[in-house]
Amino acid sequence: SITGVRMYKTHQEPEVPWFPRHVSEIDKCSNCITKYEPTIDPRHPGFGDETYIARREELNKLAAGFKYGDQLFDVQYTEAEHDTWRQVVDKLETLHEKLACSTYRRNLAMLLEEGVLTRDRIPQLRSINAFLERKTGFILRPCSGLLSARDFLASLAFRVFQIFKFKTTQYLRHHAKPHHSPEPDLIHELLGHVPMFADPALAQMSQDIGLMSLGATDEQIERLATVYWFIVEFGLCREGGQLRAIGAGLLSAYGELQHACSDVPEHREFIPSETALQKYEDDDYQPLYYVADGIEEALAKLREYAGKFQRPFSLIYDPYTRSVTEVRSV
Ligand code: TIH
Ligand code: FE2
Repeated sequence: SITGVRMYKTHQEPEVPWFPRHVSEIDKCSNCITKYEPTIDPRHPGFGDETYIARREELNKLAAGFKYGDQLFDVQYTEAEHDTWRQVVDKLETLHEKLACSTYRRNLAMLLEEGVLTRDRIPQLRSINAFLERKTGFILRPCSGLLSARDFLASLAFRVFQIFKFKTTQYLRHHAKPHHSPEPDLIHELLGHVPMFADPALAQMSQDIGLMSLGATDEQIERLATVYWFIVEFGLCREGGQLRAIGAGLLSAYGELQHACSDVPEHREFIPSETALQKYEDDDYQPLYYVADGIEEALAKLREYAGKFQRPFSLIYDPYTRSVTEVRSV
């Protein structure tokens, strides 16, 4: 009877939030939130700059209608934008020699050598995706705003990186503050993340965080977003006794990169269960960074943490179909 069905339902596990089962369902994971808008937030370096704001809006509109299977569009950049790119790339390159981890330096060299990343022009997403697909199967996908942590993490489960996570499409940081941007921009995504996503262990770690997020509770999402923040965005490792950056947020911000590797901030050992509970700074340099022995070690620790993560089901990811299947023990 109907009553019987209802009674049966109330005795079930608490409801699991909807999550995508196939890469195409990431179309439904583009819920945007508002933060660091240059139109309203004085902390944004572009605050009050009408030309900059208009340009952002124009570029955002291009990304808004993007759906699974769509062709990536090329963007026409202005000479001024290419200029900012050139200046930042130049500054970053000298710092990377001393402060970027070896994986980053190796992959960046490869990207430059293959002409995928170019020093004098802003590269187009299409060639970057072709490169990453060959390396780890990660794909960059434009989105038009700051995404909720749940939606952003869900796409990682399918090795899809929605850019620009906290803010829109293919726009560039404000030229007045090239050393640090309060929100991810093209320089951050392309120079910070792309060389790292070409690394199998870093790609796996990102995907694992994504898989753990599917169907997770709000509290768990918060923890996973924090782990992601401290390792994929702002993580450090030690090489030859020196601190080196593995986090994309450091690799793209030459101001913060120097700060992170200096003895000004606090450094703690990366332990996912502890890191997950730490509050973080998101509009200025971090006062605290987590240090892992290396990317593979960080991945091993994350997997240990994942093993203890409570969820009423487990998931199998099938890379051939880019889909997940839920497995429940009865
Ligand atoms: N601060 C980074 C930069 O200047 O490149 C961008 C960000 C990464 C993560 C949050 S903001
Ligand atoms: Fe990022």
